[in-house]
Amino acid sequence: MKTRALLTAAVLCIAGPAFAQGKAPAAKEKTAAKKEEKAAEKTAAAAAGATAKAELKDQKGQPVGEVTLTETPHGVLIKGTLSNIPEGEHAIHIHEAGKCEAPFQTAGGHLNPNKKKHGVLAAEGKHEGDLPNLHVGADGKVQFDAFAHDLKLKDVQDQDGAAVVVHAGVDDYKSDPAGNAGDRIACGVVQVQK
Ligand SMILES: [Cu+2]
Ligand SMILES: [Zn+2]
Repeated sequence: MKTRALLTAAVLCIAGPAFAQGKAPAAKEKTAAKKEEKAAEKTAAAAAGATAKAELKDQKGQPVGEVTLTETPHGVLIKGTLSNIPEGEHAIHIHEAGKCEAPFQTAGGHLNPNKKKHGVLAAEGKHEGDLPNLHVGADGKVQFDAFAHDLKLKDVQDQDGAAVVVHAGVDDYKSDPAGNAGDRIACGVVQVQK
């Protein structure tokens, strides 16, 4: 009996402080995690509210569809619905100037705030405005989602704006400065949504 009582006391002595030590930091961590969660929610909410839109037109001024840009915590989500585009594979990028005068050289080069080289296959790439190629069917229509990692809408909304440009050819994802994608067949100035 005596031994058991002693043993119990010893266990309590050892376990007691361990419990106390273990509990306090855990509670603190919980509070900190909750605070972080709240801050992240706030940032995400602010970011999620930011959207921009580009209405694209071809070189004759005919509308060919719409592209929306939505800020996320990791970059910009780009969704598009286009029509009257020639069947086949086409490069699409965000260009550095919000000016679409046919043949759309006015849109400048690719949006590249961090002074990288062109293309996801380039070691020194990629431009923030580089996007995956579009695959257009025989009906001339394409609906797509793309993601511009690390792009911020504030880079799109700089002084001279930005434009979404579709090319006649395919982006090879490596030729600097523009992926060897050929003529610019459609262009839309990115407009901030309020
Ligand atoms: Cu382009
Ligand atoms: Zn590029």
